[in-house]
Amino acid sequence: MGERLQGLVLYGINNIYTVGDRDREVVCRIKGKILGEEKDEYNPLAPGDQVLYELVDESVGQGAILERLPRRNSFQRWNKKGRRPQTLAANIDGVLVLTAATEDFFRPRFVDRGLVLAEWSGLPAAVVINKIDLGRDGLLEQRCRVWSDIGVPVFFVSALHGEGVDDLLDFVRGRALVLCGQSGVGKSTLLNRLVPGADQKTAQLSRKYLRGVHSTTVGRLFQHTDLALIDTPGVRELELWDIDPEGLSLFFHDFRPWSTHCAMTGCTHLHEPGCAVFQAVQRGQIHPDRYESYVRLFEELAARQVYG
Ligand SMILES: Nc1nc2c(ncn2[C@@H]2O[C@H](COP(=O)(O)OP(=O)(O)O)[C@@H](O)[C@H]2O)c(=O)[nH]1
Ligand SMILES: [Mg+2]
Ligand SMILES: [Zn+2]
Repeated sequence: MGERLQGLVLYGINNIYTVGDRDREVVCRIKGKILGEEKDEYNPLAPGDQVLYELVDESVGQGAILERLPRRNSFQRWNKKGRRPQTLAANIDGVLVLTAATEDFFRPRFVDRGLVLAEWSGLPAAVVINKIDLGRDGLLEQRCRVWSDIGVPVFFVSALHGEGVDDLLDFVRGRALVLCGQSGVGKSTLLNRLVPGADQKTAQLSRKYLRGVHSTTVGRLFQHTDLALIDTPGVRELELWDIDPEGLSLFFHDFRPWSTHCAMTGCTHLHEPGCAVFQAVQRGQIHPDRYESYVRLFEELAARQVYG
């Protein structure tokens, strides 16, 4: 039995985890059943987890994970295929939701989901709009204003050319954040900017589909002096679960000034008569696209309650 050491999970591939312990990286298997019991979770360990491990062969940097230490928090999405929650990151200070300014990449729906999921996890979030070197139009600015009006910081950057990156860096410093965005929006490019030495491969966009080539690589934690970023490649959607659809509107802070004035108590704002939220949408006081996000998420959560 070796000494019990503490380390930080950086990433895992096929149940082999790379654990950082100061400037050493140890490649570990999970020992015994200690973590295998949590069948209700898709993955027992995630980047950001603190673990106890022992060295098995120090000369080649091999070890065994003995225990996962209690989490301060976690950022989880529903893994559709696995039909279980999947932890994307553990012990973090917040969530960066990344999308791009160009029409073919701008995904307000993805961002809205990310914001709900972050708040539900008790984590603050910020939105990053990348590729502003390719142009930003009025509609984009309008949609982004919805987020800044409800107190979510919005950063406009060009990861490729560096514009706006310093402001974002000021925000990221001193924190551990998880970076979410669909493939092709520039996660790797941004990581390389924010974390010196991250040296992440950036994908060539498929010409045919104008999307990032989907890769199955795993989440990974990158550290540099006073910041840590957890990349989440291969996450196409941030699926919500375990949120009662009737309570969903509480996450839409822009609905709040109106939702208390609906005629019916427990109004879902979908089709009830005298719905003040719907009236505000019609008057242009709530952004119609935010309302669209709400309706879609509501229906998805309602369907999950029925079909599991
Ligand atoms: N014009 C422009 N292209 C960018 C920017 N950031 C990333 N890209 C390009 O978008 C493509 C996908 O970037 P990548 O970082 O691999 O995206 P990921 O799939 O989210 O990791 C690459 O060709 C990048 O060079 C940017 O700020 N401006
Ligand atoms: Mg990438
Ligand atoms: Zn209503």
